[in-house]
Amino acid sequence: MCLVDASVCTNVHLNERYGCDKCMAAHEPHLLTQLAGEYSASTGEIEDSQYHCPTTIRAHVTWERCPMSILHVEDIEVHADDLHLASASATYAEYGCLVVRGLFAEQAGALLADAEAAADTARSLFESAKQVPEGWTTPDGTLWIPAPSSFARDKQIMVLGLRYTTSAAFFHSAFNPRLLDLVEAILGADIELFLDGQCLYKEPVGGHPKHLHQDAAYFEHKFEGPIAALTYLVDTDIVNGALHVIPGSHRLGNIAHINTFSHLGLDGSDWPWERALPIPGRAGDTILFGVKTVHGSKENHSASPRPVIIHRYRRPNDHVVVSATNVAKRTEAEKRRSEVDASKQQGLMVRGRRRFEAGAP
Ligand SMILES: O=C(O)CCC(=O)C(=O)O
Repeated sequence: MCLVDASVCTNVHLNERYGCDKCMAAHEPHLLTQLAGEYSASTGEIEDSQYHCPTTIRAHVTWERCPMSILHVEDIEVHADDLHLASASATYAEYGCLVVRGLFAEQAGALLADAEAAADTARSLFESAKQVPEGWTTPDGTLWIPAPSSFARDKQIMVLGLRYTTSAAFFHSAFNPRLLDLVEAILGADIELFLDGQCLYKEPVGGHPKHLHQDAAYFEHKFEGPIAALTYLVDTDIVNGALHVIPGSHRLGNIAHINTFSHLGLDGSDWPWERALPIPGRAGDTILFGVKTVHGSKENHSASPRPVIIHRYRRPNDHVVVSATNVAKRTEAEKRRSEVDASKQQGLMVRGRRRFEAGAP
C-alpha cells in the first residue's frame, strides 16, 4: 500500500505538488485520498495523519473503513425544485454521492419510451448477437450477459443500445440546466461529457444484479474522474433493483476488484450488501456519485423492466489512465498507464471551454 507520510505532507498548500515516494507520481494535495483527518477547502491545508496515493490499488479494504456507510437517504438528499448549489455540492463532496429528487421528472416519460423502443430493437436483433469478452453484443450496440435459468432465452440485456447517438431525448437530457448547474458547482465552469451515455436495463423477473463496485475499476482517471448522474426511468425500490451506495467510500482510494458475473466487482465478503444504503426513488429521481464511490444494485424481481440512464461529466483536462472490464485486462492496462494519449479522449463540451496549455497533453 502506498501511503503518503503525514510528517512530510501536513500543511501542504493547494497549489504545490506533492510527490509520492513509492510511485514517484506528483499529486495535487487535494486529490490525495484521505484515510483520516480532513482536507480543509478554506485553508487549503491537509490537517491530519495519513493520505493515500490515488494511483495505487488497495487490497483488503473493507466496508469497515467507511463508518459513514450507516446513514439515512435523507442525509444525502435534495429536491430539484429547491436546489441550493453550495450545500448540495458540499453534501456531494462529503459523502461522494447525492440524491436529487425530481430532477428529470418532466423528461422521464420520453426517455422511458426511447428505452423501451431500444429494448424492442435489441430483442428483435437477438439472433444476430456476437460473442465479445464481456458477453454478447447485437448490432444496435446492446450488451447481453448470460440469463438466469428461469429466462426463456439464454441471454439477458445488460447495457441497452440507448446512447447519445441513438436517442435525441437522451442526448438532450445531458444538457439539463439544473443538473449542469450542480455539476458546475462541483467541478467548476468547464465541463465535458465522458462517453456517450449509458442505459442499464434490468429485465423483469430476475434481471441481472450489478455487484458493488467502483467505476474507477473500469475507468480510472488521472484526476478526480467523472461524476455519474444516474436517473431512474421507472419508480424503483428494493424489489426491482434500487441503486445502493456506500457514502464516504470515495475516500478509500482505488480498491482491488475481482471478476464477477456482472464484470468487475468488490469481494462480497468484504463488501456485503447490508452495509450499502439502498435508494428507492420515483421515475425522474437522479443519484450523483463519483468514480470511487462504491455502488451497485440487486436483481429486478418485479414483473416489469427497470431501466436507468447515466450521464457522466468531467473536467476537460481529466482523462482515463486505466480502462478494463476484468482483472486480467486491468492488470495489463495498469502497465500501460503512462502511455495513454489524453488528446484522443476529448468529450463534447456541455459548459465552458476547453483550455490548451503549452506542453500539456
Ligand atoms: O444499473 C444499476 O443500477 C447500476 C449501474 C452501475 O452501477 C454502473 O453503471 O456503474
